Amino acid sequence: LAMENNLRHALQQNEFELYYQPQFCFATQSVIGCEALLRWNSASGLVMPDRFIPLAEETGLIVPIGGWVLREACHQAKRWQTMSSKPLSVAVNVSAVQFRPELVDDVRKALASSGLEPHLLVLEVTESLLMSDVQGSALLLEQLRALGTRIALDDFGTGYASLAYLKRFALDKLKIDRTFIMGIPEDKDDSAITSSIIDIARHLNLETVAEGVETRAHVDFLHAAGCHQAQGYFFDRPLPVPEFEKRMREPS
Ligand code: G
Ligand code: G
Ligand code: MN
Ligand code: NA
Repeated sequence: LAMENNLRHALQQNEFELYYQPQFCFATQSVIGCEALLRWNSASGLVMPDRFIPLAEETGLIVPIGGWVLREACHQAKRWQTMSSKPLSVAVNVSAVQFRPELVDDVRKALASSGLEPHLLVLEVTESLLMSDVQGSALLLEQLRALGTRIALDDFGTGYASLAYLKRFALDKLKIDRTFIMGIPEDKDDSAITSSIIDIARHLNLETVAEGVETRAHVDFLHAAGCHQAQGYFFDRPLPVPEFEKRMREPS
């Protein structure tokens, strides 16, 4: 309960912060985007999202928190767009609780107030979120895409979506879950699953992003398999803004 009350006040007290994890593009050999990951600088220290997002979802607080995340990420990406000649996309995680018709308005407003080009905003949704209401989700994705934003399917391969839904939903990117990447290249099943996901995605005209890329062997395998982008500790951890900017000034 103490946690819930603290969480309730965290927005007003400005205790949330976004860290940004770079996403590396194999074709250009450079960072072309990032994922925004929420952190809570609470009175008792830094709190990671797995320790407060579930509570924020149960209490509905994820709706205003998620609105803040959207606005903050769009404004930050716009600042980067102004500072540099090469555009960086920003990916924002969307919780199932936030995924309702009002989200379209929140996204529209965040884009308008920041002035960010819509294609630079990527919304990350999960299979389970989409599958809980297939028709409603398909409609909502169409509306979000009509704003010009892009949609990524997060943690792909761990949920319950059948491949048929890849066609049905308006998607732009698949994020290959890190549990598959972990086993590359020794685990033949993980390697085969990863290659197959990349092949299917290519045939469906979807970009692929590998998550949890930690080793040179992961990088070499993914590059050879035709994966588009990689994200993980091999490149960078999620970074606070000043460190992210320092990283962008270094050569990839
Ligand atoms: O670094 P990491 O511990 O940041 O994130 C852990 C989990 O928390 C991830 O599964 C991620 O999807 C989720 N998460 C991180 N930031 C956000 C956010 O802004 N909104 C939502 N809904 N989930 C987030
Ligand atoms: O939204 P999603 O569940 O994809 O969130 C990504 C999560 O993975 C975050 O908690 C982030 O900190 C974490 N992460 C990012 N890169 C790596 C990595 O290379 N290895 C591991 N183990 N975790 C990572
Ligand atoms: Mn994500
Ligand atoms: Na993920």
